[in-house]
Amino acid sequence: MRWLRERAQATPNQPFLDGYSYKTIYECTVLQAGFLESVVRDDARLGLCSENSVNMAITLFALWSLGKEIFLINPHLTVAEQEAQAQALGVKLIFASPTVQEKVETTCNGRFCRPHHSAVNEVAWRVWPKIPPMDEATRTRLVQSFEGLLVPPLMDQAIAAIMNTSATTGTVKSVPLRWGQIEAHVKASAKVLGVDSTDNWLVVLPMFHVSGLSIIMRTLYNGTAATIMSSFEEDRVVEAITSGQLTMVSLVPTVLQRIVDRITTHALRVVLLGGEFIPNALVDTCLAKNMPIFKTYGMTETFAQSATVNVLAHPAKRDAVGKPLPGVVIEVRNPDETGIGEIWLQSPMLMTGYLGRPPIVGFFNTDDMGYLDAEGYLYIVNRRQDIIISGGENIYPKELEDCLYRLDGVIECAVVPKADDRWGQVPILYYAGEAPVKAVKEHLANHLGRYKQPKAICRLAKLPRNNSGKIMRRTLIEEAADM
Ligand code: S0N
Ligand code: MG
Ligand code: MG
Repeated sequence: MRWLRERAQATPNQPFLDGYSYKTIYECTVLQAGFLESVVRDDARLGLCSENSVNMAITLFALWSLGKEIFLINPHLTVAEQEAQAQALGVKLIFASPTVQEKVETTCNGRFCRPHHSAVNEVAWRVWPKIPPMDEATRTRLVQSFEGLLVPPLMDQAIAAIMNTSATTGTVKSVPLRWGQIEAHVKASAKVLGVDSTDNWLVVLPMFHVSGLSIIMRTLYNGTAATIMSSFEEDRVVEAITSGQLTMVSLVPTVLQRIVDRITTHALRVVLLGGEFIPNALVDTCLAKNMPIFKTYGMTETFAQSATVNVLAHPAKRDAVGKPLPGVVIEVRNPDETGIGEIWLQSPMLMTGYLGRPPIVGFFNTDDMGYLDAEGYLYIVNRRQDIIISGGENIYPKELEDCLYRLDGVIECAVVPKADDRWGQVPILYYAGEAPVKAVKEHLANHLGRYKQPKAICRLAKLPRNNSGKIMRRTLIEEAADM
């Protein structure tokens, strides 16, 4: 963690995470690396599964200091999903927060007793070490002795983190996030959002997503402060914003919608808003309160933000999703007569390709459709129909359908989106077959994380099909809309 060491030397007393100084976070990182070194020596790649916390950041920094690639695991998935994904990536050991440990143990008793590197090809779980209280002299001595364990600076092409997204085919795709990409991102982001020495950025979006992790990396690079929250609790977020302690927040529209009416005063200079469709009504409400909305378009594949627009400063561009960040090139390919086409993207922040799949040569197809205006602002139209974005989380109908086809008594099924006031969109399931709704519900709950569960399940005699035998999703979408 070269950046962290440099910051700890240059501005040791400057607050970094939750008021802890750069020096303190650096020392805790070195101590954690020292405690972990013998445990992880043989692993090139490890898992980390946690709700947001300072300790999660310290453990991540520590594992990076030891030169490891970290697979960041969504704690809201089922243990079976988590272990399957870890195994597919060759991860043999997952570090968990105490909260995750408790959850894993209640659903799968005994998980935390498995020896690391057991003969059986199973994933082992461990709670990360707790740094014991110690006096100043002991701490200094330990930090000095452990510093020797840290590996030299990581190369641009080395993988820092791995995040999974699903393919529309329902299979998991793994995005490697490399150091060169991250560095390119934090530099470009700082140019667009600016840096103020008093910045304090709220990290309430998950650090297992780029939306949250990118804040930690930008903050570290800028040498500024961040406030970490483990979950989205409306009262706490409102209090942190209205008390004036935060200058920057990253939010998805779903959560901003829940609190916007309660924002009376604020000291925000940036509200970075993205991750799902952004309703104009929400933007207008925020602008009326003088909230500096920066709409952003980004994805895991590009380590967050690729295009951004400050709507308060450029109200005429309210409908755009943003202007490409420095270094980002966006092309609209195969446009129709109105100029709308496929959005392809190239940038130093772009991944080199999904793990185990062909590398990206030149441009990457985002699968979104849209156009660029004369000033280079990007507009998205016709969002992809094959994913459902619920509260900023992607849900892939194909994944639910594949899971359900493994249940006896299900002949055919389709999962379609329905607009929802709370989540933006939610999945609705239609199926035909003898399986009772209760069994379908239980089957899905046993295999897939809670946020992916259909908000309604409808059993039909048969699903509507067109002349060529394809399930007519449009018809089901319309039916779901009328529900
Ligand atoms: C919305 C969040 C905060 C969850 O809300 P909440 O109310 O706290 O839920 P829980 O208390 O955890 O659970 C209550 C019940 O609700 C279910 N549930 C939870 N989440 C969802 C969901 N998303 N959809 C549907 N149901 C959900 C739970 O299962 C539970 O149910 P029961 O009671 O049955 O158990 C949370 O979902 C959240 O944090 N969402 C945001 C995730 C996110 O960050 N997405 C963005 C990902 N995209 C990117 O990273 C790229 C874009 C990007 O980088 C970016 C995005 C935004 C801003 C900036 C950027 C940037 O470019 O920097
Ligand atoms: Mg909650
Ligand atoms: Mg995602």
